[in-house]
Amino acid sequence: IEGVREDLAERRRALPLEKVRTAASSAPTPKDAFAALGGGRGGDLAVIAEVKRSSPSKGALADIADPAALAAAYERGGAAVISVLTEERRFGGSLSDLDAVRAAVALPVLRKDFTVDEYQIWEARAHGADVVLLIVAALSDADLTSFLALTHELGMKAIVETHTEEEVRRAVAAEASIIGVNVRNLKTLDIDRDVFAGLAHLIPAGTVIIAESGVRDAADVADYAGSGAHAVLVGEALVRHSDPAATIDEFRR
Ligand code: IGP
Repeated sequence: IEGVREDLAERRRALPLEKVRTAASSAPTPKDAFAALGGGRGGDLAVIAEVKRSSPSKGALADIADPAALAAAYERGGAAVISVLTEERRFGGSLSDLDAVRAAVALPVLRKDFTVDEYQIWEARAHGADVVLLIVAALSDADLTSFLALTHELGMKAIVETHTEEEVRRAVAAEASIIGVNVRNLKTLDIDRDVFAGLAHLIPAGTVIIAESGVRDAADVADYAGSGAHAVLVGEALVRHSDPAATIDEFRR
């Protein structure tokens, strides 16, 4: 993943791991995103609402002048978790977006980035994140297992993201408690919503199952829910909408 390690090395030079650890130890206690997403028991569909400025596939999505206000609207609309993209090169995000959102909402907050090093997990915690994203395709089995262990040691949860049957099997073998199926093809960046139903049934009971990407409207949400999603992760459709709170409310009906 181009640039991720370089950007990380730069942040590490500015703030060495021991300093980040110290900051992490004085961060507020993590909130339980597994419980917030229904604990793997199903029930009401949960919405993970994303603060997303731009994407590699579509370029600029929305001019988000005030990420805290957007996140507050998400919370008002009934979101279960707020996702904040902190990746800068492709998504225009930052850790200051995460800070602003953390300060504005009481909900669990996901630090959404390409996690390739334990430093980023400490960093997420230091900035008050409650959940991190672990993308199976970007990690060895050994890293996936040790990153999950560190995440849990720090009191956080991980959304383990998958795209294929092989990746779902690896996520399950690593005992992920929250598994996301991202229907965006990593290579072509195309959306194929049918991928979700093809993989969700491979995920064991008791796991929180998330459908990621491609939600346009309430009908898409209902389709994902009908195929076993406990939660949907929505970015573009919310940041583009003039009334994100009402849109979330509509998705949850
Ligand atoms: C949101 P959408 O189609 O609603 O904007 O998608 C989310 O799934 C997407 O932003 C995402 C993502 C990622 C971004 C899923 N996995 C990994 C960056 C990195």
